[in-house]
Amino acid sequence: MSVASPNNTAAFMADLKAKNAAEPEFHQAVHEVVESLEDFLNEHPKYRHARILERIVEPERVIMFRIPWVNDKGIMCVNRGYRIEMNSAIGPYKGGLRFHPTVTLGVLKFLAFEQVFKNSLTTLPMGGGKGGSDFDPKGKSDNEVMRFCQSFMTELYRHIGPNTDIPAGDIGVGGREIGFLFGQYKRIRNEFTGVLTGKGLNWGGSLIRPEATGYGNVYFAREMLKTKNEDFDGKKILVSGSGNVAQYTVQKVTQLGGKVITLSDSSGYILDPDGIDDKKLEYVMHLKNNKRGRIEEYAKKYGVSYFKNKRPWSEKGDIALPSATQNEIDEADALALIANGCICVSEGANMPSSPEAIHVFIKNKILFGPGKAANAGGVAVSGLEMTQNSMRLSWTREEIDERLQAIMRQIHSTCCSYGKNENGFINYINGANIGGFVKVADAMMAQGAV
Ligand code: NDP
Ligand code: 2IT
Repeated sequence: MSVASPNNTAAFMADLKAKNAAEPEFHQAVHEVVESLEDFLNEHPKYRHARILERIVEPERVIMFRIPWVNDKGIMCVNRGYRIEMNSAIGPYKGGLRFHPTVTLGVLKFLAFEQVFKNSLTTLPMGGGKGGSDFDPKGKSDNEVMRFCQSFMTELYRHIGPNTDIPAGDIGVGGREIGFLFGQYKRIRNEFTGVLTGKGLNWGGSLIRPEATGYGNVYFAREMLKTKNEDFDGKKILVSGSGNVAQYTVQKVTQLGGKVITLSDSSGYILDPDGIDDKKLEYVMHLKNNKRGRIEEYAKKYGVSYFKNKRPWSEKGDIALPSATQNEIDEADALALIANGCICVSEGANMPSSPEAIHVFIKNKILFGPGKAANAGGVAVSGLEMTQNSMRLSWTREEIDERLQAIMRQIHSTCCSYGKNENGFINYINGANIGGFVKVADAMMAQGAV
């Protein structure tokens, strides 16, 4: 038999690693899910009999393509593009595009795999996908980014569509890139449809989509804190990253009375003990979204400390909201957070905590919200953007924010119902993995050999 014995996690993982060599992030993401599901699948053998695990780790389709483009000096450049269409059991493939030099097939497969569970948790009818390129937007002119995006879409357009596969943003893909991608799709197909989310407000975008991931993570953390009769008021918060997710995390935390004291980028972090207030956040947004500068400039402007090539996790904070990238919290970072009295870690980024770090959090029984639950607000509002596009109308800010809050409360309660241990401790990882799995697995069973 080519597949491992279905009720043995070690054998299953050995088989997966052999079949998907050199994809460590994908192995990591699958291992976490398989571990969470072990007891649940033993209690519900129908999923093992139907070989749902073996099927769910296999993408329905992987598209890999060449992206030729010409830079401002007239030199021909070439990058690699991908779209992983992971699972369409409960809706069309849905998930972001990442443009970053660290993008590989394995990174995108981990992201697509997590997206399947995340999208299921949102309560909306969306399957899972992810895509992107090893293109590095840093230091490129607007024209170079535009030519790259046009070339990327010139291949991708044939694989996507508003009822098939709906990409959005992720690292390195924001409003500017979605604009260029949408423009090219519209030219080639000669149709104006909701084929991408994260669009501009006056051409089919949704209010609150830029804010949704950061706000959603703070709403999710607020639900976790409530279970301990805690809230954000007066708390010190450590945030990493300084892009889309980090920026709106800062905004919402501040509105709820918390004080964010750190931000970072891939070069280092800043520590502002007085807190990053609305005025300073406005500066960060201009610095990152328009000037496309480095966070070090914040330290110079406000006379605060900057730590080159370091991450913020050794600072003293009550709550940590990692919002940069995968595996940015290792075991030593997790131990430092615990030693400094951190009571809650909620993941704005995808898989920012290493397995060893997660072990430390669970062992110390702090509130730990895994990305596929905590950062689902972004794709949830993407789902609401799709709904508005289909109805050809737009909802108000208040209406969307209300729906976002309701979805994050629902995800929290799904995690509690599937993740509560006998001693009352809520293991949000198990809750998110099992809660996300059931809906997709049941749909796959109903649809036969898919
Ligand atoms: P942005 O591109 O807007 O910002 C990314 C931030 O993370 C930047 O500050 C960047 O620094 C930093 N960063 C990126 N790569 C690394 C790295 N290898 N090491 C250290 N820092 C790094 O992306 P987003 O804010 O959209 O995404 C942040 C995280 O949130 C990602 O994990 C993404 O998958 C996740 N996410 C995003 C959603 C969305 O809707 N945008 C939804 C759900 C999750 P630098 O400028 O130096 O590169
Ligand atoms: O990781 C994610 O959930 C995203 N980057 C957002 C995906 C989306 O389709 O809005």
